[in-house]
Amino acid sequence: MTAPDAPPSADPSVLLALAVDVAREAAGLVARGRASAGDSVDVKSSPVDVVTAVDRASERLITDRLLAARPDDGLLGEEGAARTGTSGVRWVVDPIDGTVNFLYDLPAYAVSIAAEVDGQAVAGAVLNVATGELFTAATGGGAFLSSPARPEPQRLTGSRPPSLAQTLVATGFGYREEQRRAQGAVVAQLLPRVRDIRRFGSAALDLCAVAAGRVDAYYELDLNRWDHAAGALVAAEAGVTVTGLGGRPFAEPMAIAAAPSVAAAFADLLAELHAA
Ligand code: LIP
Repeated sequence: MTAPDAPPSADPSVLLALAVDVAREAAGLVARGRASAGDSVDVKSSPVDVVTAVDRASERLITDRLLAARPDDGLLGEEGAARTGTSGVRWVVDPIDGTVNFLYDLPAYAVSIAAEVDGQAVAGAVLNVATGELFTAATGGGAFLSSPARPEPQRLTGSRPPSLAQTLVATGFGYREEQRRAQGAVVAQLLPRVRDIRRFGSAALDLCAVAAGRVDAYYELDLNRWDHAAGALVAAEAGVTVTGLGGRPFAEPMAIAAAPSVAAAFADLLAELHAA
């Protein structure tokens, strides 16, 4: 399957196969680094926004493998990898999404690799390093989950909650104190209006959880492109509504992914709570 205007070299299924291969190799490096994760930790935007030497090593491996295979592509990575390409394809990489979970050995941290053609994600792979669960999607090809226990890819189709009161919601918070104070106030208002809240600590895995119907909706403010590029494609290809607040584009600045049966009501509630 090829996106309508993608050149043959940018066929989504070809790009996805490379993303999966590289994600698996990077996940092996991350898994081997888990025990020593705390040996080399730096902070970024705040004392709780951390990056480990393993994050950086994973990004170096991913960058090397992708550009060795496709030297004319561009690349954007969370830990600083940045390259302008000439092919029209750009890789968007989070070498460990859920770094705090990785540091604490909480089994929700993923290698996330997306391929964009002319700025639109056309292939995405999110690999939970701790569980081996692999979420994949290619434009027009659907979204799938495979795992060591179930290697045969299972098609993902999200969920159909009957109402907001029956909607299980995942979210995440920023790293800066004033941001978290405001986000905490919103979630306090949201909690009595929905089934319950979950905070897993990885945007990529949150988006894949909506695709898999493990939660019914997810929202988060101010995500970076690398947090959501692959996971949002998985969600969209699973039939999940992926949007922003008040009809704005996804992740500008609000990222919303919700079951179609409640997406409009959920977006309206978020708009109400954020206006307040
Ligand atoms: C994480 C996101 C998560 C957010 C965390 C953090 P990181 O990315 O995936 O959704 O709530 O604060 O930003 O920093 O682990 O790559």
